[in-house]
Amino acid sequence: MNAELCWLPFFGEALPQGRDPLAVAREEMALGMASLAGASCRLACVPGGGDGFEIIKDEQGYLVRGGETGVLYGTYRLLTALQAGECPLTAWTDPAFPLRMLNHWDNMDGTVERGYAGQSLFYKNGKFDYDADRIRFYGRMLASVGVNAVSINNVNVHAPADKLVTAELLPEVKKIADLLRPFGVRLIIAVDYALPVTMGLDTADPLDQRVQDFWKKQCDEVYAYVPDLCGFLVKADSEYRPGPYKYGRDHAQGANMLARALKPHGGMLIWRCFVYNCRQDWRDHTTDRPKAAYDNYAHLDGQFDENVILQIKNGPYDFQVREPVSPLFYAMERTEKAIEFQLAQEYTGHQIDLYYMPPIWKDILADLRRMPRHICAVTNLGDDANWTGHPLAQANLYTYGRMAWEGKALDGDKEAERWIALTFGRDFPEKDRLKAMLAASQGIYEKYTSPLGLCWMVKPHLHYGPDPEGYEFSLWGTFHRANHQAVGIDRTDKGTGFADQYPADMAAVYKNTDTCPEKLLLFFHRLRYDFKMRDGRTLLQRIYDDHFEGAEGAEQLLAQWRAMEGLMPRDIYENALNRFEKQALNAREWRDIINTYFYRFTGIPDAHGRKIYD
Ligand code: GCV
Repeated sequence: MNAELCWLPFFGEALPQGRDPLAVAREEMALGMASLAGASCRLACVPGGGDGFEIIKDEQGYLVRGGETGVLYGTYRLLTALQAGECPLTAWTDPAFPLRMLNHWDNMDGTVERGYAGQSLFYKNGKFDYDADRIRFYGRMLASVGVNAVSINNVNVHAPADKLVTAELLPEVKKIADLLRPFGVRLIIAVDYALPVTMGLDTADPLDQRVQDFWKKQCDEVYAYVPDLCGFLVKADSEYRPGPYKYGRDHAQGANMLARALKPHGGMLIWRCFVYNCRQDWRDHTTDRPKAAYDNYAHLDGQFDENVILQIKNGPYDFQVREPVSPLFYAMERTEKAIEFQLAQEYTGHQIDLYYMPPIWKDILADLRRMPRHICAVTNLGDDANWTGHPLAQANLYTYGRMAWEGKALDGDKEAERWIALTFGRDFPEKDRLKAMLAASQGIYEKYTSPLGLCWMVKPHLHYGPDPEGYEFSLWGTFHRANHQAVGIDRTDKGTGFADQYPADMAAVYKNTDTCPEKLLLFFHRLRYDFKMRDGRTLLQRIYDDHFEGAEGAEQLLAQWRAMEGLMPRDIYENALNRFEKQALNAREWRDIINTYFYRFTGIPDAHGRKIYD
């Protein structure tokens, strides 16, 4: 059911074998140009030009001038633009972010945490086990959109992956680094903060000299194998992972210790801020999980070494369908930050339901005001032949790379158009229909699952399908507190005070129900079901309407997809068809369970007489 698919079909079967980006660029140019009869092109490497490039045209044809990696990015830009029927010429362009990262949550047993596209690309049965050509192809895909750093193991570091930074596994890590280096992609390794203990010390205290020496020695070893390793990624003191808190140290002390071990090698220390109390009591109304990242980090601004990057999830909770931007982004002016997105559709439909992300990224980036200096996303990839399970989920990887290059929200329609042209052909007869499906998908999903910033009504642990009270009495700090009168959490200064973590002008907007964006109303406010929305509907009716409309939207996506029959390889069509059918069922389930949930509390029927089960 999983045919191969990607946005670079024009290269055919051949893969570049070059050892550096310039060599790969030459090969790719020859391969790509072969499918563009009549076009001719030259490459010129501009030493010191880094990732930047320009594409000009003279009497001899196109000329790509670029830095050491820029020449490769320029080559892909030229080829994809010509394939998509666009003008490829561009003045010198540099990427907005120096680090354009992807994080794999791959375990060495071959599973992928929150992976919905098969097994790991890198590992099986506790060992490295992969198809080198597929890794090369992956490098090509990444370089074609400018992604330049990839962490290759889960941030929840499970043995034996904790040994990736030791001589036991470094020879294998080196092989992956060698495969991806020619594509300008550097590796990141997620490390286990407790490794010193696993390796025989009695502590992992960052202020203990023996621990510092341990990591220095470990870094020397790592860089002997992989001299251009981008750095380490750490999830510490989060969801039972070890960290410096155990030793009474704060996260600046914890991060700086590792950063200093990496520093002589030019390595970065990427430290995740996903730190919160995961053993909360639902009876406690004062602890509010979205406040956690700010509370743990904001006061440490200015204390991190210059090679530390704080990696902050886009929202303060956990990749929910709709969250405000994490307030931590506005708080740490003197700290290097990366924004973390999740391409893996953990809460957004498991790559069964269609969910094209650029519209939500646009909202997030608009609220962010100023971009951090780095960007990251959890991948949606696995060893499925089509890479992403749902064939259309590949559009998220593609547009993420494009956004990471440009450093701003992109026009989702325009990107979808290019991705469709590259993937299904410039003359794909239903390109407008497909583009419209992608464009509508995020809104449809939000409506049938969790409109108005209502979070955590999803099935616990699985995170697919509805379970309105599944997380309500658990330890994770994931409550909406619906009762017979009202739903939502008051996060104003009269409630948990979360809104005051924002700059004053934003806080004022969020705290007032008249100005708070409706999409976030139930994130910031606890409202009665008879609360009047801006269009005059009651909150309850709006919840009903959204669920009816969302489920209807999912039915329409299915019907629209059926119009694609015969326009692409049969197995790709059927793979997606099967997913659209499941999505329609999922949407119906959400509609009926959530509507019934609120109907049972209120006894108020739908104003339009539609069926709500009792
Ligand atoms: C990698 C959520 C997910 C976990 C994930 C965690 C994280 O809690 O459900 O699977 O763990 O986020 O981002 O660290």
